[in-house]
Amino acid sequence: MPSLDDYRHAHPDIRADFTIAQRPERYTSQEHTLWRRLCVRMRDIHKGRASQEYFDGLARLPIDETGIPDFERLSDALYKLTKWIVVPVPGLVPDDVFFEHLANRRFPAGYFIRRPEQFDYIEEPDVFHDVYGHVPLLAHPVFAEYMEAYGKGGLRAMGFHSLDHLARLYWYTVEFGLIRNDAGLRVYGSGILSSPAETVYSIESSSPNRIHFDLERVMRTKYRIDDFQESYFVVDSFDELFSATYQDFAPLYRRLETGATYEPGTVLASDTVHTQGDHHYKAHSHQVA
Ligand code: HBI
Ligand code: FE
Repeated sequence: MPSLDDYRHAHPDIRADFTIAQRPERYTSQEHTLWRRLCVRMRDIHKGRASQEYFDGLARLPIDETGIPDFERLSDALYKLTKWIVVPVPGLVPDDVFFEHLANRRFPAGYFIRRPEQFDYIEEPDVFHDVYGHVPLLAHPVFAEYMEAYGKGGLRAMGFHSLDHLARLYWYTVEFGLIRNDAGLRVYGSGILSSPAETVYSIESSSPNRIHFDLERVMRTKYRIDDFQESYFVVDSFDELFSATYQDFAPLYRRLETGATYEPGTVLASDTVHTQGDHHYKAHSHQVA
């Protein structure tokens, strides 16, 4: 995790909370064009795959193909909806700094955009992933609550040395979550939404497991950072996600100190597995453990 000093040479004006000035006038026309190309490509791929909650947020915010958004203007619009703002950061920030921002309804977003040769994939969170992928959901009142609770939970988890478990929750919901409602199976996870290939794969491929969300199950499941996910966890609504997680995690963290840790591709007899093409559940019978 980078320190303030690591960022200081490139960003002498970096503040103690790791925010910087966005200075949107400095984006080049090539950078705005790259943003536009990314948006145009995702717009078509998101049709029928991204969740309605995501589309609703996108429609209500100044995030569009005209270019990289000005965070102040974006924050004004978002604040009116859910009292969140977007603050520019130079890249990954330390966990405690990240949690402190979320707990106070500030979303730290990378201000920079990927290089053209990183069009399909970039490891660090850039402005396209953070703003096009994450910010629309912050316009949803329940998801907005969830993110604030996650920030507060993160600060607490650090005291319990349970960050790995909490990070799995973030990974399998905020970054790679699926939601299933009347329209069918849809994506809400920003890691998927900012990846054209994984957007298609997560909804259409017969390869990954799609397991109904269960908090302890998720916290026991490792994840892959170098490839598409082998398992996705599905909620029926953000209300379900919020009510399943809005609790004191201390007893859960104690339980997690012992017992199984699952590999990313594991399916358990106790899992509720979502099958493709219909809205029904099917209980898988093969136990892998
Ligand atoms: N910093 N800018 C940024 N974006 C993230 O998503 C992020 C971070 N720092 C820490 C972090 N994520 C995760 O390690 C925590 O959610 C666990
Ligand atoms: Fe992200």
